[in-house]
Amino acid sequence: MNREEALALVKPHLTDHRYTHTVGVTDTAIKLAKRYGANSKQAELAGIFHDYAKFRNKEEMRTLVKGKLTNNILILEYSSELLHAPCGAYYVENEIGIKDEEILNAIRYHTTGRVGMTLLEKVIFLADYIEPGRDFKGVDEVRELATIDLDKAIIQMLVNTISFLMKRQQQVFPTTIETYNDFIKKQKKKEK
Ligand code: DGI
Ligand code: FE
Ligand code: FE
Repeated sequence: MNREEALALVKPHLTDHRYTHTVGVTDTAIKLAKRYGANSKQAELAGIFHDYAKFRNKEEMRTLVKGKLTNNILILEYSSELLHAPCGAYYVENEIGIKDEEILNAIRYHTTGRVGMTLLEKVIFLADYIEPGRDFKGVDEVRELATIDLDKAIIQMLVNTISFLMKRQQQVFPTTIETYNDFIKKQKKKEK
């Protein structure tokens, strides 16, 4: 599947704003892949489809989690915004026919990350945060770090995201905290 075919498949599922975001994530992911040695074709497809389920019916996604995706059952106690990542990976496999497990995992973990992220997963996770359309407080610092050190950029992104959620007294999903701890642990090892 080439870029144009993939974009045409995702477009009907997105608003114009989310489609622009998707193209931004895709181009950013390709750049990060080239910079850090990930596969840019995989980064392109994962970027294009990462928010495929962003506007799916929430009840439909909750039913999917209770049925075929019970590994993700804890999500039901947290923000419904978390559903589109694991459910998206499922729909992309079953509706679009992408079987590449590395691409599917990059979609599956793009909102919370996970312990032991692959290079491709990191590229999508970070690209989603720093694409040119993003205007988060502190995003420029993360963009700068992204040109120098992928893991340091992700740590700063996680600090920003977790602080943001905490300042608003929102729940923080355990996997997000575990992802942060995993990056910090590995960073400390590198510095030894
Ligand atoms: O889908 P996007 O908007 O491009 O970005 P995303 O997939 O990172 O989703 C962001 C949403 O998910 C945003 O509303 C904040 C929420 N979110 C991310 N991590 C956590 C979280 N919400 C909770 N409650 N806990 C988290 O750890
Ligand atoms: Fe998303
Ligand atoms: Fe996104």
